[in-house]
Amino acid sequence: MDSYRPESDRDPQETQEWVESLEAVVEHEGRARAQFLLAKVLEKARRERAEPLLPLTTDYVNTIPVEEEPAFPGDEEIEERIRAYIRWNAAVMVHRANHRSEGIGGHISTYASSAVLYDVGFNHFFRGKDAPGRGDQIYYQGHAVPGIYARSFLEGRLGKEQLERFRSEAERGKGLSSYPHPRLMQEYWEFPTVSMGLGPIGSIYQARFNRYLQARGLKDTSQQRVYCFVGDGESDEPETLGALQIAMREGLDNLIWVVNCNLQRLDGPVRGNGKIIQDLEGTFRGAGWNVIKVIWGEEWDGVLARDKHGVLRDHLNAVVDGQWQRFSVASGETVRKEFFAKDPRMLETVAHLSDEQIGKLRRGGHSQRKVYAAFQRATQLAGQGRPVVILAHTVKGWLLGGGFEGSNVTHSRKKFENAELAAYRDVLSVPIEDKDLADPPYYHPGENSLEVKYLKERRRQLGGTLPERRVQVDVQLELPPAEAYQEFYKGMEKGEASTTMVFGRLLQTLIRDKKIGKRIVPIVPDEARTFGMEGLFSQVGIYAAQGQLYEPIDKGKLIYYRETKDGQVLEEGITEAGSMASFIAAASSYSTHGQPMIPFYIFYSMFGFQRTGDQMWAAGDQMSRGFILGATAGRTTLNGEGLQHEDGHSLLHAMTVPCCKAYDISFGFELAAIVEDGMKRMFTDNENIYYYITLQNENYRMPPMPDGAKEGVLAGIYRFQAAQEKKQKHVQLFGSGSIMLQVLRAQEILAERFGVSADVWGVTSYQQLRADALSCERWNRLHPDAEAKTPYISKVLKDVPGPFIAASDYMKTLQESIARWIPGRYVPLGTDGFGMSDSREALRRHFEVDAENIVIAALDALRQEGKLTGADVAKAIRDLGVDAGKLDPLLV
Ligand SMILES: Cc1ncc(C[n+]2csc(CCOP(=O)(O)OP(=O)(O)O)c2C)c(N)n1
Ligand SMILES: [Mg+2]
Repeated sequence: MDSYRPESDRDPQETQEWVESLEAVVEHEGRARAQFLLAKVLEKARRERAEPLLPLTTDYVNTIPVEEEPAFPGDEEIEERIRAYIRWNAAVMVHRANHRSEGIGGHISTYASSAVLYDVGFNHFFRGKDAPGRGDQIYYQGHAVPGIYARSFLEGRLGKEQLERFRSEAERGKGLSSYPHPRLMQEYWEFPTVSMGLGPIGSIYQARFNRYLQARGLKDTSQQRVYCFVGDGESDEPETLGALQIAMREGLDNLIWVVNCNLQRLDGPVRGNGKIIQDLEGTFRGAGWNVIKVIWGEEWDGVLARDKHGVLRDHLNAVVDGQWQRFSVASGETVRKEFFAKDPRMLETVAHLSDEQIGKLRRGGHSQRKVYAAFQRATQLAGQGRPVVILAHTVKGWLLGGGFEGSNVTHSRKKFENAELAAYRDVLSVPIEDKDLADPPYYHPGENSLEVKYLKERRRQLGGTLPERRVQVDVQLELPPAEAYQEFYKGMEKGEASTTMVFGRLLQTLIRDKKIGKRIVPIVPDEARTFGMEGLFSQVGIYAAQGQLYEPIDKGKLIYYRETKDGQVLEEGITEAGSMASFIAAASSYSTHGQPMIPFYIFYSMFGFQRTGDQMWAAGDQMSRGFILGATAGRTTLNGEGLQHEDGHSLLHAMTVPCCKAYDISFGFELAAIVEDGMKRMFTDNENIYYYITLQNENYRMPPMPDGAKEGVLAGIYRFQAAQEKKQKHVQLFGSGSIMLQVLRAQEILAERFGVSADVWGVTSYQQLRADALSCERWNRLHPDAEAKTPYISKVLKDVPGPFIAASDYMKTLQESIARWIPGRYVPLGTDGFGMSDSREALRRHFEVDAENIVIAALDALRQEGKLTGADVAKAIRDLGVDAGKLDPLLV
């Protein structure tokens, strides 16, 4: 801000008068009055177009002035001893694991920097699951978990045997997971956080979902807070900061973030040439958050009090993080010489301190008093309509000694040298003898020690021990009766519909259900109209924390944009990452709140797995239950939108998530069968699975379900339509999605023009068929002396003669995934290659998945079986009008 430099002051005396009047107000009437006056002056300045271009940042000092700090309510000494034991056990756990198993990994320095942040939270703020509403929801920084396990060890929740099984999980249920993974420790971790950025965005939408449950009268969440611990390096992930404004817009004063600003990430400083805390302060304040900076420990109080001219503050503001990192481990003498001596007035501020004392000027994040003050202020701000962030200045590897502390390699250090361990033991005063250090033991002060009693008493008063994931569901759902789905099983007598339209109808049916209707959570990122679902807006309303503060332009029409405080639809706007975070919050509500909710998240299929695949993976970890629907799916079915929109591969992505059941449906009855069964599996049988179903937008008549087809629809394959009469030349055709229509036309062409009969099979899920076959194969391998199990696909195709032609709007790899279990010649047809814009006919011809190409594939397969000649097929190609010299879609 050049114009604010001292040298551009034209009238220093006038300036001084203004400054002095402000000082006088602060002194005589207090800060609040000064803030009020300044706000008024600024308001006027805005009118006069004279507003200053001031930065959004404050000085590089604590936000809470010393006089406003509360007294620390705990027993400082006991808490420090508890922390020393936790620190020791956390570090020793990682060290021992790496001795046992070289390269197993783990992190020592992250928790070392954030121990106070967690301890103050655990001892004074975080409410356990017995607190009202099931207490607080806490997202722990993934790499800090050794400290969390070490706390549970002191509490007696985890034994030595378990600490010894850190990162040793193959024996299921006995080990401790590397990071917070609910799926691997189902009664312990609630939220997976280690993929940087996903915890932070998840916490925002979790806090919002809590409000949604409240507003809709489903649960009282008013006492609950969401805490999220974030790394400063992690803040560079777009997901971390990308949704801050949502927290402000929704008034999430139930949300508190704690950013552990140790100024380092894995390779080096987060902002060597800048100041991450100031960067974050500006960003959060700009987004409307309350920012509480905890920069300096109480040793600095006296120093800052002596900074009469603000010179020290100016210098604190100016020093960049790379330099702070160096100062964090430099001797007091060096800091005096290289920092304080820059200005004699600054030197004055530490004149009363010895070099040793200067060396012990701590960062604020290591002071339990300062951190307590920050948490207390943060929780007091609840009810004021804004989320809060605590930016805590810390040192990475704090107290771990020279090899770790502040060092650029600290993140990757997994073991101690013996001398380092001895020094650490001394710093922490843990009673361990020298002779034991070669194989360093854990330390537990005993069940009856003051420390353990204190620790447990704190947790008892705060509503129970944490972390905890409660698996107990408070409400058992009564799912809709079979009749609810009848119209879909019956099919349509006239007219046409797409699977997307059928879905819209099915969703309506479910929402109208008396029992579970209110538990349906439709989630959509600004595409409801694309999917024909805008009727929901007026029917059940769009959730809006503030209600509707305007008269919608379409009011009075049958369907209008109705926002309301108890709206049911989560209309997220254009954020697939936000929508996915909402999905996870709703889909895990059965455990996080004991309230099962049934989310249906519908999106443009190209922008699902491909764009937010890591969240889909995290959804699996968090044991989400719900339905995700990839609409406008199919590389050639969504035809006009071109290369970036046309999805021919999301089903392959879906295959990579072990708990995801992926289906590619052609007909309404398939959708109904899958949703009906899925609801039962997830909400009655409590299976930890979720569904991915592709929906397409091509209209055609929805047929009735063939008798007995339901089992096959769910398992992945069923015979949809047998040949009218079986000829000597016979083939099997598989169809999925709307390519099924091409398959049915191919069946006709083959019969009418080439004398070839064909059975048509609906393949709803290659993924399910493959998973089942793999599982049978594995069982048979390990039980060679028992009666072999037969995969579903083999049972269904037993005695079915080939050849088999399998066509879909997806890459051929999908069909190929079951090739080993097909009892005959097998030809996959699919849409490998980049999409483009054209008519469906042209695209299907291009990708060779139209009826004509399916016919050609069938005839060619018969040629290979010796039933036709090359000349026969070549003639057919010409007769069908297919250009044999056309481009190879894979190569363009
Ligand atoms: C998406 C993602 N990318 C990379 C990593 C690997 N990784 C783990 S920790 C880490 C550095 C973390 O730095 P910071 O967030 O500052 O945490 P600190 O340990 O300093 O508290 C990295 C890059 C990851 N876990 N997730
Ligand atoms: Mg960091």
